[in-house]
Amino acid sequence: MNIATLPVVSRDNLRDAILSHLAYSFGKTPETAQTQDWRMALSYAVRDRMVEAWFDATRRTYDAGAKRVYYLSMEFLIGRLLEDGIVNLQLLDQARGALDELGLDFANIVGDEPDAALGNGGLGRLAACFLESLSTLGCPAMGYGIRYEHGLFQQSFAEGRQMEAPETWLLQRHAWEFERPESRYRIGFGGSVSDEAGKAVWTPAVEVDAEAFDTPIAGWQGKWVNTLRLWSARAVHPFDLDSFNRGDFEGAAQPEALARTISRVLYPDDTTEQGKELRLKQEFFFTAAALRDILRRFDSEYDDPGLLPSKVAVQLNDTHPAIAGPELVRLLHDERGLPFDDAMGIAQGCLNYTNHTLLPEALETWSEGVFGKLLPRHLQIVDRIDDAHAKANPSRSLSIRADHQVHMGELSFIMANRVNGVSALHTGLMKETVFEELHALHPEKIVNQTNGVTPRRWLLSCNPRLSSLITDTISDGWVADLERLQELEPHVDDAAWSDRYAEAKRANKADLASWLSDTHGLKVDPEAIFDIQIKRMHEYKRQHLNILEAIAHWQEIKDNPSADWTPRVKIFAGKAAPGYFFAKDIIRLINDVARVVNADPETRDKLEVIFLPNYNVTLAERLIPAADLSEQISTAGKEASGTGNMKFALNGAPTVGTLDGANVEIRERVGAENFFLFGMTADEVDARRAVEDHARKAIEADPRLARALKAIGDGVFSANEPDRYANIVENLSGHDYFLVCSDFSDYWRAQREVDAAFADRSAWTRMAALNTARSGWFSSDRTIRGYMADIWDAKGLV
Ligand code: 26V
Repeated sequence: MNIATLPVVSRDNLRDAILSHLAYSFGKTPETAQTQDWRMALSYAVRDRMVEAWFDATRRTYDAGAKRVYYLSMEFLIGRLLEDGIVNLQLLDQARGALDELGLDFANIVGDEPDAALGNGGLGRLAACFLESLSTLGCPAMGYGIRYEHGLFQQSFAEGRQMEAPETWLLQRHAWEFERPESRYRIGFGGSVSDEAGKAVWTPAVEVDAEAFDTPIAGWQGKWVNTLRLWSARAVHPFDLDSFNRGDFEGAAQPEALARTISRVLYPDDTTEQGKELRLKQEFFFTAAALRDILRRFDSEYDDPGLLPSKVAVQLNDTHPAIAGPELVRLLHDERGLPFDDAMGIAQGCLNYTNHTLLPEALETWSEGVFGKLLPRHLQIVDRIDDAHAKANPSRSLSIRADHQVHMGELSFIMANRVNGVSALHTGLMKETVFEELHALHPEKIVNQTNGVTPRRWLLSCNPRLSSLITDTISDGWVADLERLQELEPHVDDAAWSDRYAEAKRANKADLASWLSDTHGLKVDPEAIFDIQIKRMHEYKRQHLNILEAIAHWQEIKDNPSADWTPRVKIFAGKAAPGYFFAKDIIRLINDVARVVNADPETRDKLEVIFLPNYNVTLAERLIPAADLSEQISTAGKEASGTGNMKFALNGAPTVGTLDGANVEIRERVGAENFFLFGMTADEVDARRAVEDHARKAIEADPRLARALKAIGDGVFSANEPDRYANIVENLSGHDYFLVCSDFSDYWRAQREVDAAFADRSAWTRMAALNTARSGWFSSDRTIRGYMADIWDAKGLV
């Protein structure tokens, strides 16, 4: 069947499909079905509607002999898929109608789906947005990653402290995946390398199988469907019969347990968890399986490996799959007998690398001991790559292998055809800092691709009220062409239209307020400014700057309770890596401040502080449409791009922020007058660090800051343990590497400008609407078009 001939799905079709799956896929009657059964039945009914277009996409790619794009990523933070699938297939009315008829509540059914948290934060969510945009643009593509049994840990609070529990999304059957037992590759680790007649032969000590699980990813209107292929580790021999026969039942199950460890759990630290052997195993495991799969597909169509660069583009999402360089060279040279230089040239023609951070502690390195033990042949190949590169570039002073470490950034750069940063500022800093030498040698290699977000999930689906207003105003072309939001601009001065815009935001805030009340017992005033900071907890993201300002604000309100304060609700959410104690202290401090401030009858109706537990994609979808103010307050030069900042702007929440990452480009587009800028620039940050005693000087110059810090130090928020936050106070008044104190005064000023601006509600609404109208450029469709044109040389087929 051709997609053009696919029958339109009516509410009745969908209802029948749900009932049929309920009976024949899950063995339940409507009387015995639980919410989960209904949710699975609906998911299967929706998934069925993707399959034809999925087959069709594969067929058309083969027929066109098209170049394929492979996105290799340790993380895909996909969240829930059911509502997204329904929205993209334009089945929302039918699904609501069918469930209604069956006596079921749509929100309840889609809300039953576990949030697949197969990523830590920005990098993983970007990969998920990219998959959706690749499908929307009809680009033949596949995502490769790991099918973690346990995604990012679940967070709760005990007396304000972060507690971690394992995440268990796979305890239930995953509705969207197809197991592919026939797609299995054997992956080796360790062992030795021998020389057989001048040929290197690697004999691994341990082997596991990588088994594929495929999830279809439908683009907008379901015209094209790509695949997310996640690898699960299995034992080569699942059961040791000899042990069993000896009566050693535990030993008999050992091989399976050991192999499975590799895909068991996502590493929860996105900066410092370095040098862990299991992580290197995970990296090689999924990268090697992906490359074997890519070559198998290539071999089925072509027999000249020289054609690889014109038929295959591989994108390395950060350095985590960097072993793809040496592994592809190994496959071509050792296993297929191509001369080394040819193999290296072909690999360099296929591979590209995206850098997502300049934080030194997050740049991956492996000790040559660990690396050589696990991947002895790859270490030799790394050295040959290093030598070949040094020979071709005699002025090179650094190397991939230095200080007994393998530097994965250097390796990725050298093995890549193109290297990209994720915002204009970040790309510039890459050239000036970590890749200065390599950039001078290869000045054409580094390109910028500013991040984006998919408008289907981050506007159409999560914010139906604003979406309807937009569609009523400019019709629905914006969904696939987000820059058309510009057409809203003539309406922002129309009073009736702007009332509708304000009403959508007000209703979203009221929804959030009732959810906060129902699920957390929190009462918030929907008239207050909803000021939101949601992201991973990191010192450079400066949640502590935000809470310091909240403390100073609280103190100032108490000084003068009858003044005309603009009521504010400050909402935080975010997880700290389990071993990142400073970040955990910041969480606890925010929770302690919330407890004290929210209990103060004098300030209660003017300031409230909330830290919501277990931040994930689903919570972001709930919070962002209800936000008035977006907090993007990192130390300039540290946030590579940010993508939450784009989601807030798009949903009509102006930013209070620094000139960091994509904030710079957001401000350029929405207009300086619609953005609350504060703080030092990246250059000023460097200069300020050189000032002796910069923190102490900043504290002496700002009595508000001094008083807020003193309150923390005096135990105002931890009466039973006054020195609980001594470490934070000491850090801020001493070293203060992230310059919280030096940026405080200007942040305070910007926040008071926010208060004044919010008090003029029609002017505020205009500012919010202009943020929406001018954020269309931040669609991940635009980003992916950039990768297709500048990096992959790939074409869309729809
Ligand atoms: C690094 C490491 C180091 C070793 C242990 C595990 C691990 C896991 C992840 C990472 C990379 C984190 C980098 C990251 O998420 N960067 C974010 O990427 C976003 C998408 O480009 C960007 O918007 C954020 O600014 C950037 O912080």
